Amino acid sequence: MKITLPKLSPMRSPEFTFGVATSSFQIEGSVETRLPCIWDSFYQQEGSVADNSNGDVACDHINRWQEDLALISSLEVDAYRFSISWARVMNKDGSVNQQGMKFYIALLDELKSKNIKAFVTLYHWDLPLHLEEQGGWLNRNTAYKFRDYTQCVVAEFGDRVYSYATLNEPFCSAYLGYEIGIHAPGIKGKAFGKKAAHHLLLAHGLAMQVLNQESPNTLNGIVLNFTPCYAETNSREDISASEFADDYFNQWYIKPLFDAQYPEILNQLPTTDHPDVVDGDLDIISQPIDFLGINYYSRAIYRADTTENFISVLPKDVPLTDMGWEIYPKAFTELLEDLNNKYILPPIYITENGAAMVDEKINGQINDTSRIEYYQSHIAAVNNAIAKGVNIHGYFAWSLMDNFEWAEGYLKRFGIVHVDYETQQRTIKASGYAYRDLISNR
Ligand code: IFM
Repeated sequence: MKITLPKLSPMRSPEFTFGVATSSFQIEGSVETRLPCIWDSFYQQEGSVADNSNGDVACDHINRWQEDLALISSLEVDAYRFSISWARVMNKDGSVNQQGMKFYIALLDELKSKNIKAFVTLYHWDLPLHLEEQGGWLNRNTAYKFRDYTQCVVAEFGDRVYSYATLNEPFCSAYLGYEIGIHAPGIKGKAFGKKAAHHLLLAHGLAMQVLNQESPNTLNGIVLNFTPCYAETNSREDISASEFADDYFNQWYIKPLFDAQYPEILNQLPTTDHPDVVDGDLDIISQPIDFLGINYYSRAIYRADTTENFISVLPKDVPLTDMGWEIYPKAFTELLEDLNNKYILPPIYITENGAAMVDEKINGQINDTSRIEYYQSHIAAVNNAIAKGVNIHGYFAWSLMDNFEWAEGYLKRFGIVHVDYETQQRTIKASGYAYRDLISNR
């Protein structure tokens, strides 16, 4: 089974970047060689991680990185997106952990020697625990600590990097981590989500100032996730409920970047839930960026409600991934067009897209046709958006390999490469071969 592109697709151009993505906590393991981060303690909270697992070993990438880079190279991708563990490269006193930096520098050098572009994400949810103990993203000072960390990374990495993203999916850090508490650090309270979000966005803006000044030759930006919001019916009430949800979950993170303001619904939220905005913050947050990373997996459907601003409705009889997420590629094209109409955007990279599916290993092979179908339909959706005028420069499959899927532990597999967690053996799935062939047959 193949993944194909239309004959004249711009995605066939050698200028279009195809890559694979991972993140530090999800693959690295070797926790004893770095400072603890919020995910190291989160799993100890009763019921927080579905299989009670942790990131102590994960994919043992710290010890197997050369094998993993060979694997990436065998997939013939143009780029590898990965994140830096803040807790691995910085000491508590703000000095650099040379051992940790060395690890990433060796990895970057090896990528360069293999002619694979390095897309570095500076923060993918693994805040050093000692910073959480000082209030984490609820403490404005964390944003300044992030700026300092960025400065150190940029100074150490020199010209080895192709692209820096400040944050991965600040929505998840803020909403899942500080509002509904299903991700680390597990804090719950409506009053906290938007406050944490503001400090994350401030951290992004401060880091962008560093990147634009100290690393002007890299492609610098941020990665946002979007779950497009649809109304259950055409009623005015359901439509406004879905618009409210869209502002709350999606536009909240992009509008400050491009319009230097939060969505209007801010005025409908109780003042106790407002972010603590200091004069000048929105100017910092809306620094120019070279690219916008967009992560898409699924859509959501909303209904009006008499007590809440919206309630989410689970669609019936629709195809789902193993995460229970609806497979709905049309929303991907619509999202890209909609953002393109709403904002003046820099070049877009699809920095994550993919699916957790139930994989079966039969005679040593994983014939994951449902994942190939997912990729086929979503890559076609990207192609359609480009045809409609959206300026998209790249696409990254999430994920290179099965890994620690946060609150789901190791139960959900997103990889195009299978990982046997007992032996750490990697096996390229049929989707991995199909992705490789798509790239090499451009
Ligand atoms: O695994 C995550 C990733 O860390 C961030 N984006 C969504 C993926 C799938 O849930």
